[in-house]
Amino acid sequence: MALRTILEFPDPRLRTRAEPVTRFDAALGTLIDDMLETMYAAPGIGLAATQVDVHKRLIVIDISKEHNEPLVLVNPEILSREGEASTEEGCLSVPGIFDEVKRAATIRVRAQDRDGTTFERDFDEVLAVCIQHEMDHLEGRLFVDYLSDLKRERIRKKLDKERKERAARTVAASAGARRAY
Ligand code: GNR
Ligand code: NI
Repeated sequence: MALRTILEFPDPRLRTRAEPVTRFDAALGTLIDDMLETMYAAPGIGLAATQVDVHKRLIVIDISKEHNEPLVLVNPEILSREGEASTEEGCLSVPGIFDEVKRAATIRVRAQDRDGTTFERDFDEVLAVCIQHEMDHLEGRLFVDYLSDLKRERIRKKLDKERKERAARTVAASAGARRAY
């Protein structure tokens, strides 16, 4: 298994619409295992293939503390939605940013598992929110798209600044390492 790099906002690759999965082969199994490992390491409760720059309709989720309830949804579709709930969301592709998003409170989903077997299941609470958040990634949408333009622009600037500071520290640290030689 291997960790994959998670793309971060405003990377344009996060705007790609994912294509259906058609082959349930060993490569798909490897991708699923890598995505689960990447999600657990982050740590996060969900991950869409889009976030690791694979533009296939595949999401993984695990909201358990013990990391022992992995849910794999291939080619997920929402069959029906009920109610409305506002939840504070975060995203591994928008690190350190949290804000309220309104979504359907309960959803009925049809998806395939890692072997290609189709199933239908109802979800509510955190799982319903998480599935809607992940399915947005497959359409190239991010939770910050539901916020105001002003908020989204501020988030972009904050993340840009943090990335620049991190890069400057990395340069300084490697210069230090060379001096120490
Ligand atoms: O780890 C995650 N937590 C989270 C919290 C509230 C609503 C949605 C999420 S999903 C997120 C991981 C992620 O970015 N998945 O795409
Ligand atoms: Ni996300």
